[in-house]
Amino acid sequence: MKMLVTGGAGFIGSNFIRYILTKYPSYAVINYDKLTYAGNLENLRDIENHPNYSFVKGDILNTELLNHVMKGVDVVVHFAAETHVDRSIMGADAFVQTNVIGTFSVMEAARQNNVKRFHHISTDEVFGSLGAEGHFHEETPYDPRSPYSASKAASDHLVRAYYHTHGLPITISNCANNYGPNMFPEKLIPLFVTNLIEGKKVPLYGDGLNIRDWIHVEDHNRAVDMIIHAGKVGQTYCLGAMEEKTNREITDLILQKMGFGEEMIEYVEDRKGHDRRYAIRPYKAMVELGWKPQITFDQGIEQTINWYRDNPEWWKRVRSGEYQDYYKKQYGEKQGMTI
Ligand code: NAD
Ligand code: TDX
Repeated sequence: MKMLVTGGAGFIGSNFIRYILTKYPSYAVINYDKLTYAGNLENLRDIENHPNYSFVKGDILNTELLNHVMKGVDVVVHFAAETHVDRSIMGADAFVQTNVIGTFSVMEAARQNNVKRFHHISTDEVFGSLGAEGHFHEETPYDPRSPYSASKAASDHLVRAYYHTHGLPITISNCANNYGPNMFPEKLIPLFVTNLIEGKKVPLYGDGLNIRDWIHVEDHNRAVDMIIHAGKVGQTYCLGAMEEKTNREITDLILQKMGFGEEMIEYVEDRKGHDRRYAIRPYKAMVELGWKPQITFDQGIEQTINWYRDNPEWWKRVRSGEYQDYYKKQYGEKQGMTI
């Protein structure tokens, strides 16, 4: 099996590649990544010498390179994206380019090279914002509300259109908020944990009562593995661990586990258009694939806090952009470098 993973140097993609090569050491895995601020080969240092792993530095907008790399590939798992909602509010350009046009470009290459499966990684944010009641599921109508979620929704529609129009053998997963090791310290959990390690306050948006549904990255990746191997072509699977929490609850838990009090909370101006509540019911994946989340939020957050405590050099370097300078010096701006 030859697998092409786009965005494999990011948070979820790097954890996915490690998971796949551990479980299926005979699979050939190509990591195709542009190495934006969020992409980091340091995330895969422990497996970079694996005989079946290779890395190609490339933009998913580079159709020529993509077509070349796609030769003989059986399965594409498409993680590459711009992913931070706050950045999409500051400027949506890269989100439209990478998430919409980039997805189109990866799918075209997949179609031209007759891949056997194109799995598209998406988010529950495409469904919009819930009130106090209700849940997202596979039949929920799309209602994206941030530039990020709109770009992901657009890409989902394109992927489905390629299935209906061209018969591209696609699957899609719409997953809840992930957390775990190697998450860029701009998102809620790693930002708050690293701030506290440095003795800084944590910026809670608005009233702190917005709700997210949290899943450990390993549970997400186990589900993706099951979808690739046993999911039905043309289908969408909603994924989540049914761990709804207000941001204030998360903050209190982190503060308590790290030995701080609520004086470390700084309420700040709310995010523009801040979605109030996400909650997902992953029953289809549970019934059809026999998947179920295995890591409780309490276990997962403890492991995640410990990981950031044990790896300060990682998040300090990532945050400072030091890796970017390192890879630029090593590879220049050239694409197509393989290591
Ligand atoms: P991330 O920001 O940590 O990593 C994104 C990766 O994509 C980086 O390695 C980056 O270098 C790469 N990339 C970006 N633009 C590229 C381009 N033009 N060409 C090639 N590579 C490019 O993201 P993540 O949190 O790991 O998210 C991965 C996927 O999962 C995304 O599609 C995201 O929408 C989806 N998702 C994320 C979450 C979450 O909570 N983080 C939840 C549900 C779905
Ligand atoms: O400093 C902060 N303070 C704060 O209160 C940050 C960064 C966030 N928040 C709030 C906003 C959200 O209600 O915490 C919640 C989580 O925020 P993020 O970590 O930025 O995640 P979210 O906006 O929910 O989006 C994430 O989950 C779905 C990922 O970034 C997306 O890529 C994914 O698709």
